Formats: sequence, structure tokens, C-alpha cells
Amino acid sequence: MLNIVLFGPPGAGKGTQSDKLIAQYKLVHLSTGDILRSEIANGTTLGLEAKKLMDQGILVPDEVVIGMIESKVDANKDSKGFIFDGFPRTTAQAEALDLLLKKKNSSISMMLSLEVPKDELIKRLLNRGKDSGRADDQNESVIEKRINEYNSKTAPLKTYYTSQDKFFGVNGVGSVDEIFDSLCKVIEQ
Ligand code: B4P
Repeated sequence: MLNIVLFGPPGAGKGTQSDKLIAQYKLVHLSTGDILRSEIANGTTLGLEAKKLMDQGILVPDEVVIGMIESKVDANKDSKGFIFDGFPRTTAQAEALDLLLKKKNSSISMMLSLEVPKDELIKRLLNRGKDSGRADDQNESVIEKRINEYNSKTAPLKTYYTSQDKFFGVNGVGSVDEIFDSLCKVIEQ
């Protein structure tokens, strides 16, 4: 199985590149952000709780997202592999993912990290906020909060995957196609 963790700060292009990677490698796309937004759209209890945190740029509790990922992995037993987009975001989530895949005799193949400077992230997210309707994209202080959450809770995962020799950084600035080519080169090396 090809199991890729697509990593990077908010606005780095994870969702954008995931769409191209799943088409190229026939993988199943698991985006915790998308799953949470669909819970919100459906007005579930989980969605209502998650919305309060997401609107403030705060991470949703580990046990909530771990449970969501587990059920999606179970529902796609015959897939060729997964793109984990926006997950894991904490060390506890990374450890839970390793355990979950181990139970299925599988493991993470690599972490691909999109490297983008902060001013470019803010520009992209405010721009998306103009027509996405996403509350967390419309307010610069919420965007700053998300970037701070990333730096304190998520960025340490680079060390986690480097220690397993699975970390690969890729320049996330440039055209969508240029960045996609760089990701494919790493996957196929
Ligand atoms: P996510 O949905 O994961 O949102 P994101 O990190 O903001 O988006 P992404 O990085 O995928 O955006 P993209 O670059 O594609 O998370 C939202 C919230 O959900 C979190 O704050 C948290 O509260 C919660 N959450 C989700 N997962 C969680 C977890 N595991 N644990 C706890 N909480 C969790 O797109 C950004 C913009 O850039 C787009 O407009 C795109 O068109 C543009 N863009 C992309 N590539 C570009 C390029 N090369 N050049 C110019 N623009 C580009």
C-alpha cells in the first residue's frame, strides 16, 4: 500500500495537491477538515461541537478525529492506499495512526511536507475566504491562531517522521503543476 501523509501549515496547498495525487495514484483521500465540514453541514452533534473550535482556529480534540479516521480506513479496506490530508496534526494522532495501520499490516510510506512562508499562507487563505464562506478563512487573527496551533502542536511531527526516515520537504510556492511534479518525483524516487 502507498500511504502518504500530506503535511503543511493551513493554506499550504494540501487539499489542492491531494486532488491531483489521488487521481494520479488511485488513492483514497482522507481529509479530516473535509469530514468535519461535512459533519457541520449535516448539523450533527459532533459537527456543532467541532464548529465552535474550528471557527476560532483551534484544533478539534484528538479522540474525535482519530475515531473519524479509523472508521474511514475500515470502510476502504481494499484501497491501494491513502492520502492523509490534514491528519495527523498532533503526536497523539500520529501514534494512533501508526497503531491503526499496524493492525491492518500496513504503515505510513512517507510524509510529504509543503513548505510555504507565512505571508503567502495568509494571502492565500484570505483570498479563499472571499468566496469559500469559511469563517476560519475570513479573519486574519483566526488565521494567525491556526498558524500558531500548527507551529506549536503540528510542526513537531516533522521530527516524528524524520526519526522514521519518512520525512520529505517540498517547496510549496510556485504553480500548482510545478509543485505536483515535485511531489511525484519524491514518490517515485
Ligand atoms: P483543514 O481543512 O485541514 O484546512 P487547511 O489546513 O486550512 O487547508 P489546506 O491546507 O488543505 O488548504 P489548501 O492549502 O488546499 O483544517 C481546518 C480546521 O479543521 C483546522 O483549523 C482544525 O480546527 C480542524 N481540523 C482538521 N483536521 C484536524 C485534525 N487532524 N485534528 C484537529 N483538528 C483538525 O488551500 C488554501 C488556498 O490556497 C486555496 O484557496 C488554494 O486554491 C490556494 N492554493 C493552493 N495551492 C496554491 C499555489 N500553489 N499557489 C497559490 N495558491 C494556492
